[in-house]
Amino acid sequence: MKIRRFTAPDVRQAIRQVREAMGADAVILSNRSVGEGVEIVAATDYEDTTPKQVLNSQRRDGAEPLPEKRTSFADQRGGSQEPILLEMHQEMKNLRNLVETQLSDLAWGEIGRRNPSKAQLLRRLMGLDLASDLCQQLAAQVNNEGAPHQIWQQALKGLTDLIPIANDDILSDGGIIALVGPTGVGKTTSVAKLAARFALCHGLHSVALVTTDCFRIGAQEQLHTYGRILGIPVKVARDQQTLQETLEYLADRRLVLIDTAGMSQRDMHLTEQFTMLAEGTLEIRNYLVLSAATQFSVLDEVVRKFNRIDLAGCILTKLDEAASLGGMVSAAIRHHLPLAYVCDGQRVPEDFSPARAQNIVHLLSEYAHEQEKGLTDEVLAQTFGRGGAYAHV
Ligand SMILES: Nc1nc2c(ncn2[C@@H]2O[C@H](COP(=O)(O)OP(=O)(O)O)[C@@H](O)[C@H]2O)c(=O)[nH]1
Ligand SMILES: [Mg+2]
Repeated sequence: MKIRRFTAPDVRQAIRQVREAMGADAVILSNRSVGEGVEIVAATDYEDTTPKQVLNSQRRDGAEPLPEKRTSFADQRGGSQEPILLEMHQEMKNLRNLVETQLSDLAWGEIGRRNPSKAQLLRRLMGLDLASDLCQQLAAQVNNEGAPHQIWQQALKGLTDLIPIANDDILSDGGIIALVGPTGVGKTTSVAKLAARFALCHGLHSVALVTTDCFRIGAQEQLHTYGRILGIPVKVARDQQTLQETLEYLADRRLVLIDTAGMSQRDMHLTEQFTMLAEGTLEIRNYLVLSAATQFSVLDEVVRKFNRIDLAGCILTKLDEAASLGGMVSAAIRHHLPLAYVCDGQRVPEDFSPARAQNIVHLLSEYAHEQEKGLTDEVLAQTFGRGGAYAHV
């Protein structure tokens, strides 16, 4: 039997952690409140040698065994419940949804009646595809008295001020820089763009490339190809020790760029990579590479996972492919992740520039019109009608 302990701010998140780490057959052994959250102890390969089993083994032949009782995720989904109970459960859920929808509609209607400018502003902000809590925050900041275009400009100004921008500049400061992030977001391409630009300003001998990507076939070859084209050396570091030795060997280079393995944020190898980057004696600054063409909920999860290492900032790729930039702006603001550079194409080194909050907000508002058309009152009521909507009217 494997037993593990999980803590989270609430039961739902704790159960999600259990499910992710131990699978659907995990058995919850206990749960209790701790500090500011809950603690769940769960087990897999659970052999239920509870007193009931002992009792059963001691009963004489012919006696009915006592029923087994354990709570797995499969049971919690209703596998062992009576049909009538399941039906009642479903009926109650439907009723609850109905009441919630009606209350949301009422609350949203009330915002529209009491404060039409605010309702209009929330609609336009949602049209930017921003997270709903960020829309609420921006709407609460503006003075709703002015003309609609003034209110809108105030909100965009508020948004510009909230977007965190990195102060340090890799291209002038150099250093040891690692690009981390999920597979396929553009880490290797961004390494090549940075290397080419740095070499243009400071000379070919000022920069070197290192890859720690020993997991994917072809990953090293891609970086070697860029190295050959640019005339910049490429080294391979398979573990923490070789990384340390390689970095010491390259100590005379002003910029060393480390291209890391493109792990999925759920991958177990992520911890290995993090250890490799964090445990050496030389200072490595980590930049998270994110594709702007990713939806907010995924970005949110990626940033949470990669926040386990110290992140100096973020390089945002694929602006040219994104249908909206609201997701990534919301994720950067929520996680205080400073944006360093943006990439808007595959060309090395052209499609690369420093991140500017004003440019990002300008691009963001260009996409807005199409998004806003798809926003119905039902969607807005579901988003803003709940959870304290009256409080801000
Ligand atoms: N459209 C577009 N494609 C990009 C951009 N950056 C990288 N790519 C492409 O995305 C793909 C994956 O890039 P790669 O650097 O190998 O990603 P990695 O797995 O994170 O190293 C390649 O086809 C790149 O050419 C960008 O800003 N815009
Ligand atoms: Mg790569």
